[in-house]
Amino acid sequence: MSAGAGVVPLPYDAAMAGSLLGPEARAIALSAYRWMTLGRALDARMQGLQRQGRVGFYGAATGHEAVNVALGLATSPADWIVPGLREQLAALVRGHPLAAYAQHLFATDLDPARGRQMPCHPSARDVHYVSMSSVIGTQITHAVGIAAGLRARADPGVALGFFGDGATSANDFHAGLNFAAVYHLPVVFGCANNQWAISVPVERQTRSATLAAKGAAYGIPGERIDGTDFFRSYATLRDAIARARSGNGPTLIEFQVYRMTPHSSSDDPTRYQPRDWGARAASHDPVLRLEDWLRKNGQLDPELEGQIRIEAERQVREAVAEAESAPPPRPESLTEDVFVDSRPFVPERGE
Ligand SMILES: Cc1ncc(C[n+]2csc(CCOP(=O)(O)OP(=O)(O)O)c2C)c(N)n1
Ligand SMILES: [Mg+2]
Repeated sequence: MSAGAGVVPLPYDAAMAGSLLGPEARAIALSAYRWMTLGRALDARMQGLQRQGRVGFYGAATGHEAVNVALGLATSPADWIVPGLREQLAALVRGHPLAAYAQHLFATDLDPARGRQMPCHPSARDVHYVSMSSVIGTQITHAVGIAAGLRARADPGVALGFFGDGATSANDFHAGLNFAAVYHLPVVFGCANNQWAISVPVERQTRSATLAAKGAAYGIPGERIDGTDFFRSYATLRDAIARARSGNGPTLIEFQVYRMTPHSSSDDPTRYQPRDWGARAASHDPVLRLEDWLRKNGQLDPELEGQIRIEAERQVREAVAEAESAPPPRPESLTEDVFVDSRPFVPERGE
């Protein structure tokens, strides 16, 4: 990638970054950069393949990488993620194999969901990443329900419900936040405000000054932060998760990000976004902002940066090649994992 020219620099010196990230700051920052580079490479490749008709659908998270990697790195294995539309990278950071995600994108027999979901809607039970629902707002009430279950079982996990700015207009937002506050549940609400709900700008979702301010109505602390700043995203999530885990109730975090791609492969934003949107978004590119910071702080040189990018592209290429050569789901898999005991159904259908 280019050397970060034109991006808004991250506002930290090394000591401040260290105080935000803790003693492992250097390792966390470099690891985050590797994951963010992988996410960027995956988005670029999959959007190209969708255009070639090789995958049916894709929704990129370009511009959301700092939040997603922070979510993956700040959570513990016991925690549960109930994603909105764009948190898939967090599942990979938590250990879901890229190969399995690619099988899902191509809806093969090795897809953990056996091709039953739209591409880009993974579920990753192995890492507590709940199947993505593109029904806007459901993530909020589902996360609250999971948090209530965790509490009832005295499980140390925290539920993290993620959603977009558009979801703050959905009924589930109000019901979910209220219930979570009243029952003081171990849940963190993450609103990835990318300033658009398809073609509707965030100014038309609300008259509130910020989306985070809405937490006050339910008695939940709300904070708006720069979600293109990995350091701030990580530290804010880590602290909110710790608060929930120690019994101090829910938090609402609004991550301000820029949607750097169309809403999905079915969208044409030139019909509704202002002409300067792309340039404004590019100046807040989270990958380039972290890259710029790592270079200035002596953690990245062009050689290492090139190695990281080539490695990310190689991983994506290999996962895609494997998935493209895998067979489609077997017809008999249709009733597998659906009924506790599918035997009585299968022979009847086959007759
Ligand atoms: C309940 C419901 N209403 C409408 C839709 C159609 N829809 C799909 S995505 C979307 C906008 C979502 O915007 P936002 O919550 O900001 O998330 P983003 O796509 O920006 O990440 C809408 C309205 C839906 N999926 N579910
Ligand atoms: Mg949005």
